[in-house]
Amino acid sequence: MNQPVHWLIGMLFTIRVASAQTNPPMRTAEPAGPPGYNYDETKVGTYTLPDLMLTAGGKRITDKAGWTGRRAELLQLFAENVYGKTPAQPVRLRFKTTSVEQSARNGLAIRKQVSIFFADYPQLPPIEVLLYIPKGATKRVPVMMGLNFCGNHCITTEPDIALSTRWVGNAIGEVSVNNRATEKARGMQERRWPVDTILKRGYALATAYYGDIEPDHPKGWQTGIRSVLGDSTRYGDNQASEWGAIGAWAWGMSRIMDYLQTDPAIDARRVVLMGHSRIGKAALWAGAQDERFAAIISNESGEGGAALARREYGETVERINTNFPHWFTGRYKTYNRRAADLPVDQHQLLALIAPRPLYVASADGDQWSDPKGEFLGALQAEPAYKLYGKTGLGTATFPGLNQSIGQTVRYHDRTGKHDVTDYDWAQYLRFADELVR
Ligand code: GTR
Repeated sequence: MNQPVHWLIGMLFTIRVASAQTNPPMRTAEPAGPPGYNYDETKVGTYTLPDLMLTAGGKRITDKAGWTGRRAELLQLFAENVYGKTPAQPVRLRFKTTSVEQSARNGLAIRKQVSIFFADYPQLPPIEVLLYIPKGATKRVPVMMGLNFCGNHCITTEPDIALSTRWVGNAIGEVSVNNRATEKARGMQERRWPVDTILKRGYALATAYYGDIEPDHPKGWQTGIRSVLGDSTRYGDNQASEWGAIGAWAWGMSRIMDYLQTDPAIDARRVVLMGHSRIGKAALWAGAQDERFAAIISNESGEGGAALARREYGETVERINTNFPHWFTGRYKTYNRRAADLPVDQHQLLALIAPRPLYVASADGDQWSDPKGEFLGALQAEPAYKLYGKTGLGTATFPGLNQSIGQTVRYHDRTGKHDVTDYDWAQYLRFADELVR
């Protein structure tokens, strides 16, 4: 099949949110194309990763006490150079349960919809949380939580979930028209959300549309949380460390956690935060900053997520900054074509999850996300786990396809394309059963 046809078919199955430019046609090995990405391993060359355990002042960290300071230093470096500084001021929230269905999904679930309003910013629309709780649970339940790409209506065919009214990217197939969802979008990403399987395993599922926090386009901040928090006059400023959209999505994940902590059915000490792709980048940043999340799952988060930036393989720093100018902080753009000068690399982000369980997953047909770079990121987080007497990945050998490896840090490279599949969920549920329950 030629590549344009392949691409078109891919488009029909995935919603594509708007970006300043389009992505390259394929997410797998192909000859050199437009600048700013690389599929040639020989071009990766040698690189030196910043030392996880060496502070800016040159002190070597050897114990947990020392790591506390180093951890704070790394968080600050990621804020200043990559994601931007998350505004620290507390925001007053108001939770409103808008519906409770006592017997959803053929009696498997109690289904709740909860709006998270921002009391001080009435002009902002709420984050609409869709929560499924296993029916008949006798005690508080652990949660799988993850933002979705296209509105709560697209993870399920249940007709009484209202269509999101927020901005969505225009996509092929009339699933959205004029940047608004249509009925055709209902259930379109159902396959990525095995709700019944999750419930039967004893987990609740909490999700919300990431566009409720900030619509994913360069001007999206104007109607999202960054319009009221942060210095919007400096969002386009390459000298500045103001937060970007990924920072905003991560912040929103913590606000959903704020809600979960108030729900009597939920065990908020066991919230597993999962994110795919750009939402995976945000999930890692949320998990690094907010230690209430019990475990983090990064599904093909790639550049700016689990993949080492210095490899400049697949998507590069330059490419992501060009395509998605609103995702990161301004200063990150100054590292275009000079990732080696970054004071951090992504293994250090993964280390900020320690000692909590972490799952990093790749797909072989998603070279854009650099499976090898994601594996190496996970591997190089090991010293942080060791400080807590834990084994992270515990092996430096890249696994065969469809093999889940590791201990407190796990990894797999499955067959297939950029996606979330049943295979992925089977690993995540086992990981959560073994390490979080
Ligand atoms: C891509 C982008 C990736 C990844 C992906 C997604 O086009 O280049 O970094 O975030 O979108 O979110 O699906």
